[in-house]
Amino acid sequence: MHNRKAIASGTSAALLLLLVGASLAGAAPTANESAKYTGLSYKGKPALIPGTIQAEEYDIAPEAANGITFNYNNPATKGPLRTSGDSIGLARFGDGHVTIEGQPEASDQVYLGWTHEGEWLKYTVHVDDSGLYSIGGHFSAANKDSALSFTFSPTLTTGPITIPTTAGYQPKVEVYHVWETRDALTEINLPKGDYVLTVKIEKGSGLNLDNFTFTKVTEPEA
Ligand SMILES: [Ca+2]
Repeated sequence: MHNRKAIASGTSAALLLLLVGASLAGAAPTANESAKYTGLSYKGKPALIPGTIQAEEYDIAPEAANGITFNYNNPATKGPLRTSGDSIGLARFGDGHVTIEGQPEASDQVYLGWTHEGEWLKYTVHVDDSGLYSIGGHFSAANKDSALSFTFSPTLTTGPITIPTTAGYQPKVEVYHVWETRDALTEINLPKGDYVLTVKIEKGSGLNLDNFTFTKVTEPEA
C-alpha cells in the first residue's frame, strides 16, 4: 500500500507538471503574438536605404498609442503635420531657423522637437543593396554630448553616436534653431533586407531631428 500511495502521489505530481507545462506552452504563442510589431509604414511602403528618412515620417501607431512606433513623453496629438493622427512634437522650421553658418533654413521643413533622453522612433525600412553605409542627418543639438543610436536588429546597431552640439554657433539665435547637416556620423554594414529601424535618443534632451541620411560608401580606389 505504501508503495502504491507513493506511486500515486508521484503520478499526481507528474500530471500537475504536465498541466503546468501545457498551460505554459499554451501561453507562449499569445505572448509572442502581443510582442509582434504592429506599426505601419507612413507612406504605405518601406523607406528605402540608401536614401533619406524624414524624422517626422515614423511608422503609424495603431490608435496613436505610445510605445509601438514611438516612445515619447508627451501624448500623441492630432497635429496637422501628419495625416495619420499620431503626431508627437512636430513643428515647421518657420522663420529664424539657420544653419551653423548663419544661412536661413528652408522654412517648410518639418522636425521633431521637445525630445528627452530615452525616447525613440521606429521606421519600416528596406535596405536595397548590401554594403557599408555612412549615416548622417540634419540636427539641432542644444547640448553637448547628445547621442543617437540606429538599431536594425539586436545585433545590427551603431550603438550611441555623439551628435556635435550646434549651440553657440549663432549667438543671437535660439540654440534650438541652429541646424547642422552631417553626412558621416558613423558607418555600419547593412545586409540587404527588410528591417524595423529604431532611432533612439541615448543621451541628452532637447535634440531636434529633421532627417536621417544613409549613403552607401564607395570602395576607395586601389
Ligand atoms: Ca524633416
